[in-house]
Amino acid sequence: MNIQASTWNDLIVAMATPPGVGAIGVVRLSGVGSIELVNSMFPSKDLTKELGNTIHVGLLTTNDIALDEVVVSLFRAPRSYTGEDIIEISCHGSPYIQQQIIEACIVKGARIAKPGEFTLRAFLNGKMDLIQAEAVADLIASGTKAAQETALNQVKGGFSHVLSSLREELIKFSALIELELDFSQEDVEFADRSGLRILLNKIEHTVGELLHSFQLGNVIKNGVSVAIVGKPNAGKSTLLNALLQENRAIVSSIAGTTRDTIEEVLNIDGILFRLVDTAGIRNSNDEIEAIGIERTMEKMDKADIVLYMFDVNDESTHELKKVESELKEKSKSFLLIGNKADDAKTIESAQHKFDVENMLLLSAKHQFNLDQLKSKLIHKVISGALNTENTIVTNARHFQSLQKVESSILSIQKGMDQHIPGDLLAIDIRQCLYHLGEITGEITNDDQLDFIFSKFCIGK
Ligand SMILES: Nc1nc2c(ncn2[C@@H]2O[C@H](COP(=O)(O)OP(=O)(O)OP(=O)(O)O)[C@@H](O)[C@H]2O)c(=O)[nH]1
Ligand SMILES: [Mg+2]
Repeated sequence: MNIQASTWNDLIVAMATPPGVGAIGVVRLSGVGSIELVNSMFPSKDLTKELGNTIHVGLLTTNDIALDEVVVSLFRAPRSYTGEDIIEISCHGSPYIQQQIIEACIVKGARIAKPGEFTLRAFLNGKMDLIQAEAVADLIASGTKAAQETALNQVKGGFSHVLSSLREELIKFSALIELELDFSQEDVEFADRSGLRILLNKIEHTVGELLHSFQLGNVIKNGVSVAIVGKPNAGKSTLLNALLQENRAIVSSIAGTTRDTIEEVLNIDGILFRLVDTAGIRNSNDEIEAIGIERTMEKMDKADIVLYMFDVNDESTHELKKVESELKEKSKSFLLIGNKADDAKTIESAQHKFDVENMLLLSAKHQFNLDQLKSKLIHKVISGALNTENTIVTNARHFQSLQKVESSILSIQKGMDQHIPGDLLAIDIRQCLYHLGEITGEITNDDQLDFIFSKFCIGK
C-alpha cells in the first residue's frame, strides 16, 4: 500500500458486508468525488445538493439500466468515518446486484479499496489514533463478551489518551532541556529536574500497569489452550464431553479409544478455552496409536494449561508424584484431575491416598465437581476478577513499544542519577518520545502502517 498524501484521498469502493446472499448488502465509497459519482447513477435526486448525514431512497441506474432500488447514506467530509466524503449504498443482498454496482462504480473512476483502507484513512485524517484503529479490527474479530468489551474500550479512546498526554508533557521537558543546550556555557537549568522525575515516575507507573495487563489481554483475544492428558481410560474424552455438554468425542471402556487429538472451544465467563482431548499415554505397538501419543506430547508442550487426568482407583501415589514433578520441571501450569471419584467413600480415600497439591477430585461421568474445575481454570488465567473496564493491552505491537518506553525511562532515570550532561539526557528523552509516539501513531512509517492495516478485512 502506498501511503503518500497524493494517493490516499482518491476514490475507493468496496463491499462493507460479507460476501454471499443476505437481506441487504452495503457498498461503501470514500474519497473526493464519491458523492458526484453516485449522483450520476441516481436520477431521482441531485445528491450533490444534499446535506451530510442524510439518507435517500431511489433507483440506482447505469447507462439508463436500473440496477436496484437502494438507500443511499450520505456523509460529508470531515464528519464521516474516514473524514472524507462517504456514500454507503444499501442494496438488496444479491451478490450479482452488488457486483454490478461495484463494477459500475469502477467504470466511473473508483478503485477497489485495499484491506483496512477506510480505517487507514480515518487514521491518516486524524479521526482516530493508531491504537483505536487497531482496536476496530479487534472489535470485528471479537468472539466473546470480554474481547468485545476490551476492544470497544480501546476504540473509545482507551489508553491512547493517557499515553498521548504523558507524551505531550515529556515533549515540554524535552524542549526545555534542548534549550539549555543553547546556553551550555552559562550553566543554566530551564527544565525543573524534580518535576521531570515526577513525570518519569508517572510514565513508568502507567507503562508498568499496561505491560502487566498484556498477558491477560492476550488471553482475552486469543484464548487459552488446555490439553487433557493421561493414561488410556482415565476419562479424558468423558470430561471433554461433559464440559461441552455434547457427545463430541467417542467414549468407551476400551483403552486407546481416542487416537487423534480433538479440539473444541469452551467459553467460560467470557474467556475462550481451547480444550484438546488427546490419545491416552501408554507404551503401544500399534503404529497409529503411537503417532497419536506423539501428538499428545506435542499438544502438552504447547498448551498453556495441562490437565493431567487419572483414575483414582487405578493410579499409584508414586506415579502421580512423578507426573507432578515432571510438569513442575517443565514449568507448566497444570492441574491433576482425579477422576471417577463417584461417591463420598472414594473421595475420602483418594484424598487420603494422594498427598499432592494442585489436585481436584471429580466424576466426569456423573458430572460432579465440574463447576469447581471451571473456576479453577478461570483462576489460573486471571488469578482474580476480570474487569474489562480496566485498560488492557491486547496487541503485541503495543507491548513491544511499551517495553522500549520502559527501558528508555530507566535510562533517563539512571542518567539523572549520574548527573549526565543535558545533551545526553536529551537523547534518551527523544528515544522515549519516539517509542511512545510509535504506540499512538504520532510516529509511523509506511511499512508499519502497511503491516497493521493489511490484517483488516476489505471494506473496513
Ligand atoms: N465410574 C466412572 N467411570 C467413568 C468416569 N469417567 C469416565 N468413565 C468411564 O471410563 C471409560 C473410559 O472413558 P473415556 O472417556 O473413553 O477415557 P479416555 O481417557 O478418553 O480413554 P482413551 O481415549 O482410551 O485414552 C468409559 O467406560 C467411561 O464411561 C467417571 O467419572 N466415573
Ligand atoms: Mg478418549
